[in-house]
Amino acid sequence: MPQLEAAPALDFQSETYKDAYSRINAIVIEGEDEATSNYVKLAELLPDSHDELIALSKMENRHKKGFQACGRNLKVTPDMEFAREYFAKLHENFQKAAEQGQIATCLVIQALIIECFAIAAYNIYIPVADPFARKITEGVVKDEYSHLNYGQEWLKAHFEQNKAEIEKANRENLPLVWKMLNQVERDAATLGMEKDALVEDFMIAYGEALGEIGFSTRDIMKMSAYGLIG
Ligand code: Y39
Ligand code: FE
Ligand code: FE
Ligand code: FE
Repeated sequence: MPQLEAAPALDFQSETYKDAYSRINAIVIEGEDEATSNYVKLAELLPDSHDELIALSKMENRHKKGFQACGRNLKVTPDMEFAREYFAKLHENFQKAAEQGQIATCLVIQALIIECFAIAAYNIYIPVADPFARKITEGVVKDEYSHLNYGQEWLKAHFEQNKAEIEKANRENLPLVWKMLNQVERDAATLGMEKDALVEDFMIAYGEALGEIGFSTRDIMKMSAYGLIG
C-alpha cells in the first residue's frame, strides 16, 4: 500500500528517531560496504567486465560515505555491530558462492536481491528523509538501478545455462531478505517507512528483473513465493 500523504511529522532530532536511525543507517552503511567488496570480487570472477565492475564498486564506496555523512548530520552513531550481524548470512552465502566460482549465484545475491532491497528502501525513504539525507539518497538510488541492470543483463545473456542455479540462489536467499525486513520493521516505521510499501517496491523491482532475465510469469510467481514461505 502506498504511504499515506498525511503522515505525522517526523522529529529528526527526537531520541526515538535517532535510536531507530542508529540501526537503519548502520545497515545501509554496512550494505554499501559489502556491496563495495562484492563488486571487487565479481570483477575478479568476470575479467571481461573487470573495469565496469570496479566502477560499480567505487560507486558503492561513495554511497557508503554519503550515508555516513547522513548519520553525522543527525548526530547519530551507527550501530555497526548490529549491522554486521544483520548481513551475516547473506554475506556468508555470497562468499561461499564466490569461492566456488558460482557467478550466477553471486549476481543473484548482490545485483538482484540486494540491489532490489536497496531500491525499495531508498525510494520509500526519500519522501520521509531529512532534507540532507534526501539529497544524498536521490543521487544514490539512480546508481542502484544501473547495478541492478548489470546483473539483469548478464543473467539474461547466460540464462539457459544458469536457470537452475538462479532458482536455487533465489530459494536460498530470498527468505533471508524477508527475515531481514521483518527484523527492522519497527525501526523503519519510526523513520516513516511502512513495511507494506517496502515489500511492494521490492517485489515490483525483483519481479520485473526476473522477467527481463527470461523467467515466465509462472516462474516468477513460484520464485517470489519462496520469500513468503521461507
Ligand atoms: O547495492 C547497494 O548499494 C546495496 C547495498 C545496499 C544495501 C541497502 C540495504 C538497505 C536496507 C535498508 C532497510 C530498510 C528497511
Ligand atoms: Fe549502493
Ligand atoms: Fe539485504
Ligand atoms: Fe548497488
